[in-house]
Order: sequence, then structure tokens, then C-alpha cells
Amino acid sequence: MDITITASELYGLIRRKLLRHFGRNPEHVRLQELYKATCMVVRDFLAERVDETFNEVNAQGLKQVYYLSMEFLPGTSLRNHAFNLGIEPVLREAVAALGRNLDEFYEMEPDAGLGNGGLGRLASCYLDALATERYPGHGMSICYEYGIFKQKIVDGRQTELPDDWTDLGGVWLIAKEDEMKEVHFGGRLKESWDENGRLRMTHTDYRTVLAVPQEMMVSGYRSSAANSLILWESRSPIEIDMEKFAEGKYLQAMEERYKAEIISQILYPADEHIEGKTLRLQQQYFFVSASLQMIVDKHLMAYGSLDLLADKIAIHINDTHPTLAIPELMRILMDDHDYSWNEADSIARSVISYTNHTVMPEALERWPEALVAQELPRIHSIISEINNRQSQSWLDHPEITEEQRQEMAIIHDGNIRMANLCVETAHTVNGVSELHSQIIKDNIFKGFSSLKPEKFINVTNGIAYRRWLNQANPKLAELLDSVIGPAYRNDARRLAGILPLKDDVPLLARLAKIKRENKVRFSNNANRLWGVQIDPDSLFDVQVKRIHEYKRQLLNLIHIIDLYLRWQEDPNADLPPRTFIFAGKAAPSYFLAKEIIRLAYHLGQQIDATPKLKDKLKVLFMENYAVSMSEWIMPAAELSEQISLAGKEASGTGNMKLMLNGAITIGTLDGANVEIHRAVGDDNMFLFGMTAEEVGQLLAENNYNPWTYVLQNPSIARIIDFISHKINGESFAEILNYLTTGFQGSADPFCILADFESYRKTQQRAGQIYQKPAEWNRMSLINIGNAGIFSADRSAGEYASKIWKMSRL
Ligand code: 26W
Repeated sequence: MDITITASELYGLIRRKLLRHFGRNPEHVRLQELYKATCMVVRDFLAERVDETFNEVNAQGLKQVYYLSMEFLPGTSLRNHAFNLGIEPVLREAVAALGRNLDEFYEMEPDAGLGNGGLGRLASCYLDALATERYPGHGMSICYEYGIFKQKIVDGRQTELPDDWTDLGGVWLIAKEDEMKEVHFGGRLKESWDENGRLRMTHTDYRTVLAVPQEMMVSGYRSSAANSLILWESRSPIEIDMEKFAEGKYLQAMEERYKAEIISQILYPADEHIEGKTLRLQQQYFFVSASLQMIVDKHLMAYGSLDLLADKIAIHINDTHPTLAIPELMRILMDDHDYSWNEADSIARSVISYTNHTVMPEALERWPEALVAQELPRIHSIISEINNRQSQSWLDHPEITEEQRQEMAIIHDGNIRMANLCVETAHTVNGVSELHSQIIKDNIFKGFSSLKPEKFINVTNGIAYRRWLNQANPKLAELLDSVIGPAYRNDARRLAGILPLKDDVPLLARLAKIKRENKVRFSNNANRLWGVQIDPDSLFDVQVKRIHEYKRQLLNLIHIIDLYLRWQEDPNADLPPRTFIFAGKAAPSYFLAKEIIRLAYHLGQQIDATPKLKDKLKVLFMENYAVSMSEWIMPAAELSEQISLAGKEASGTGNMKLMLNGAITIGTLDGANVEIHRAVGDDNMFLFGMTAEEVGQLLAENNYNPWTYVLQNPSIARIIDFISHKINGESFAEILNYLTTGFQGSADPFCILADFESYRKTQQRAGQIYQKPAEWNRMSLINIGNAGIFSADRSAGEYASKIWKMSRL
């Protein structure tokens, strides 16, 4: 459903907003005010839709889902809303009448970077899809004042700068002061018996932190429905301690206030690695408690009691970070609304569902029991009761072994294992690709799945494809519109409409032309930002994602070293010129990941300084990867690097965005690559490396010895020798150790050298096919045409029907 409005009406609305909100007329206005007023006008349209959706949901008594996630990565909003509401052309005109260009506004908007990577972006894709498919569903998270840090590369080293996004990004937020909640920390628990003989728990002497909801509205593509993303901001109930101030203790006078405000100040920048910091635990409880209170209050307001709660709401836990929602819901039901343990337990078990996003052991959250007891005494008492009842329940199951009991225990060795609490309580647990869902059943949650196999399902990830196709790659979208018609915009499976044209020579030429134009746009951007020169006719080989050992950016880099050495030996080697594009952030405390960035940078510098290779090989490390940067990289990419060690990447979603834009995947059979491979077939993907099963065997037998590969394979020996010398004047001893003897104790756990030869050969084949454009372009088309299954609309629909059991507006 489009908004019907003319350009001149819009112009009038923006003028009025300028005057009323900023007290200015367009003749005397700062660019930023004009930008903000424009956003606010768009926001007003959405506010109406959110309100209508809310009323309609209550009138029909529809079930709603609350998607709890510690991270969301919405990126920018203006273009997305304008596109979804169908007002882009008139808005462009109105802005032009105000003497500005809409693209200028698009470029001014900072990303809302309230997340680290895949998990956060997935959450935002699902909100888009829910609104598009007219499901009532809301996101809940923290309103971080500082999002994911800004990455700057200084002499090859990552440095981190604060990301202060709220000035220009804050126009999308509306504070709902009257819906503020109190969250309680610390204090003591008192037990007493009430007049009905029931044990009551009273929480006293706690510290209060206030939670103010900031609402960000969520639009769907041409959808009459709009939902919201609630972001909680922490505040202190105490302004300043006047007594301490009077005593001259100025810092202490501010301390209480600061302790509360700091909770929503900054996003933890580490992913796939837990940091057991008290502040993070406070963040988790803070947003979960405020969210649950809001959910319960809203439900009470609409239905008058909580008896229908389980029919009317679903609560989804995005990885384990919001796990405290389980005991918090039970606390609210028992302590605030007089439900018994059994009732509260049964409600929790029917509303909570959980998605696992990683099998990396260092990412599985555990909290010291003592810390939880101290910070959240009531929550601790509930968790320990759930744990007691869990062990009781095993008395009926003599078939489960002692080892399995140990693995399934919620409290173990003084730690609370959040994943086990989720799996024990959630009615449904899902993985994010077929392979990953199988792995969690067979490995990390084996005991649970043997008891209740039906609890475990798969929902393969999906992407908000219109963002990366229609918005980010308008030329490709236009071509598709004209060739297969626009129906694919609401039904991604219809992209398959171009498949019958895979041998249509003029169409393939048009596709190639668009790719070339996007590569030129990319090169111009890179030149403008960093002054680098890129050949738009070289093969654009792209690896963009968080920097992690398991994602094996190092495998890519050592292959580049191999190419470099080969080319130096034989400058006439028949290989296509290539530009290797890397981007991604490293967790600030992740030494090896930062070394990988440093290697990419200096390798690039050394290659640039080698005259005979200058036109053949280029390595670019792009600083500050973010959602909006991905929107100009994906359309220009030709080869998509998805080269994690099989079994480690839960799904991947960048792989889907790249495929959709016509890049061909070079990848292992890992995560969603398996499903990409099934969709396009052997001939349209470059598959290499060990399977997850083979990796399992190699590691189980402790059989990975890097030196066997060094000794067997002269190319590897040559690469190792190269790294043992200085690169662009810098030494990389730790990386050398990592690849060979092991770093910090053990040999490279991601077996890079074991997959190298297979990768090298496959890369060679990719290079050969690239030199036959007809063949390459055909493969590219086949990838685009088969990308439809990876739509978030499909994923969200599966969650709604299989997990949340809800229907559309
Ligand atoms: C506790 C620290 C921490 C923070 C974030 C641990 C783990 C995480 C996330 C689960 C990491 C993450 O983003 N995982 C990615 O999730 C994507 C969406 O499902 C998948 O596509 C990626 O494969 C997976 O790595």
C-alpha cells in the first residue's frame, strides 16, 4: 500500500515541519535541519501505520511476536522507508524543490550500528520481512548511545573510534517517557509465607535503574502494516547525590547516576567470544526485564488478565543473550501476578522459543553463578529451581547417561549455562541452516534432542533482498523489472523467471554491462575515500565479514601470496587481473584477527610497490565495513569468498547478498553454502575443501599436522618461506607460527593448510572461467535466478507458522 501524496504536498509538509520544529524557513536553514525535517515527515507517515496496525491487532485479538535481541543492525532508514512507502520519486522532487538532492540526504545518514555482524543484521532483516508479510512482530533491544566502533586503519593497524550515531540517526527514535519501567539490581531476598500458605519472595535493598523506551518504527515493502523496534535507554532515578556533593565528594556524587546511565552506553564489540563482564550481564537483564514488563503490561491492558498470554504472544530469544527473559517472565508471573510455580513454568515453556547462531565453544555463554546471585538474586533463585527440577525430571529417564546429564545441566561447575537453560525451556529450538541445525542436534544439544527430537527444527536464514537488490543495485532491479516484471519484489521465488533466459546473449550482455557500471561506481568511491586506483576490468574477488580465524581470511591471503609468487616467476602467466577486496572489523581484543588485517594491508602495499604486478594484482582492505558499505560492495562483486572451515559457519548471510547480486560463490560445504550449492548445482559454484564430516574425523584423530602439508606441497613451502621474511618491511611471526607450529599452544584449529591445495586449484578454475565471459555471465545469471529461497520473507513466514504459530493481519 503506497502513500498517496504529491511532491508539492510533501514539500509543504517538510516546510511546516521545519518551521514548527526548528523555527526556520527553508531559505535560512542548515542542511542538517532540512535533512531531519524530511526524515520526520517520513516518520509521521509511519507513525500512523504503526498506530493503525496496533489497533487492528488488538481488535482482531491477533497473536504477536516479540523478537528479543541484544543486537540489531538496521543500517540507514530514509531510503528504505521512502522505498517501502512508495514515495521515493515524489520525495526526490520535494527535496529538489527545497534546493537539495535526496541522494545527499541518503549519504548524510549514519548507520544505526547497534550490532556486530550476522546476528544483528539478521534481526533487522526479519523485522523488515515481518512488516512486509503483515505479521505483528516487534524487536526489542538496547538503545546503545555508541554502536559498533568506527574502524580506522592506521599504518595497517585497526584502531577503534567511538560511533556517535544519535545526532543525525536519532531522528528515527521517539522516546515514550510515559512507558518507562524500573529494573532492579543487587539487594537481598526475603522469604515469607503468605496467608494462603504460599512461599513468597520479597526483593529488598535493590538499586533501581530506569528504562525509557525509544521507539524506532519498522516499515514493510508496500505493506499496510508497520511494527516497531523498542530500544531501551537506561537512566538513573537519582539526579545527583547532594549530600556527597556538599561534602566535596564530586565524583562520588555523580557515581550512582553514572552506574545507571552506563548500562545503555555502549555495544560490546566482540562476537563469537564471550566476555564475562558484569556490565554485560547488567545490559542483558536491563533490556530483558524492561521488555518483559512492557509485554505483560500491554497484554494486561488489552485483555484484562494474563490467562491468555500464551495464546496471544510469542517471545523469541535471538541466541542466548536474552535468556534471562525466561526467569524474568516467571518472576513477573509469580511475584507480581500471583501465579504458582507450575503455572508460570508452563506459560514460559509455551511462549519462549530460541535460535542458536553459533557452535563455536568460546561463544557459548556461561555466567558465574555467584555473579548472578549477587546482581540478580531473585533471578538466580528461579534459575536454580529450574535446574533442580531439571535433574529431578531425569529420574524418569534412566536411558540418559551420566555424561549426557553433565552436558545438559543448566548449572555446572559454578556456572550457569545459558544455552542449556534455553533448550530446556524453549518449546522450539532452531538452527540457521540445514547443516547447522543437524550439527546442533547431533553435537552440542545431543542429550536434549535424544529426549525430545521434535523440539529441534531448522529455519534457514534469509535476507531483506529488496535492500540489496532494488535499493542497492537499482540498475539490476530495473533490468529484472523489464524482463520478468516486478512481481519478484513481493515474491522472491519469481526471480527464477530469468532462468529460462540463461542463454540469451543480449540479456547476458546487459547483465555484464550493469556489473561493469557497478564496478566503476565502486572504484570511484574507493578513489574518493582512500585515493586508491582500481581497474574496473579486473576480477572483483570479495571477502567481507567479521575478521575471524574460523572464517579463514588467512586462507584467502596465502592464496594471494601464491598468486604473487607465481606471477613474479612468470609475468606472462595466463591469469585474469584480480582485485581482492577485504572488509570487516576485528574485535578490539582479538590479537590474531588484527594481525590478519595488518597482513592484508602490508601485502597490498608490497604488491602496489611491485611494478610488473601493479596492473595484475591488487589487494584492498576497506576500513569501517558496515551495512551501508555492503550496499555498494555487493553489486560490484564477482567472486564471493565463503571459505570457513566446514562445520563452523552457522549459516552466513553475506553469501546470499552476493549471490543475489550475481557474484559466484567460491566456498566450502558449510552453513547455507550447502543450500546455495543445491540451488545452483556444481556447475555454478566453485566448491572446494573438506566436508564437515571429514573435518570431524581429522580433528577427532588429532591428525592435523600442518608440517605434512608444508613438506608435501612446494607451493605451501614457498608461501611459508615468504611469510617468514618481512612483508613491506614488517614481520608476521605470529601468523607464521599460527599456520605451522601453532599459536598459543595448538596447531591452527581451522586447518588452513589442509584445504589450501583444493582452494588453489578451484581458484585457478574460477580464473579460467572468468576469461570466458559468456560462461561466467551465464553462471552469474543462474545465481541471481536461484537466490529467491534466501528471502527473509520466506524465513519469517517459516518462523511464524512453524514456531510462533501466528497469522497475518
Ligand atoms: C557473547 C558474544 C557473542 C556475540 C554474538 C557470541 C555470539 C554472537 C553471535 C551469535 C555471532 C553471530 O553473529 N553469529 C552469526 O549469526 C548469523 C545469523 O544467523 C549467521 O549467519 C553466521 O553464520 C553466524 O556466525
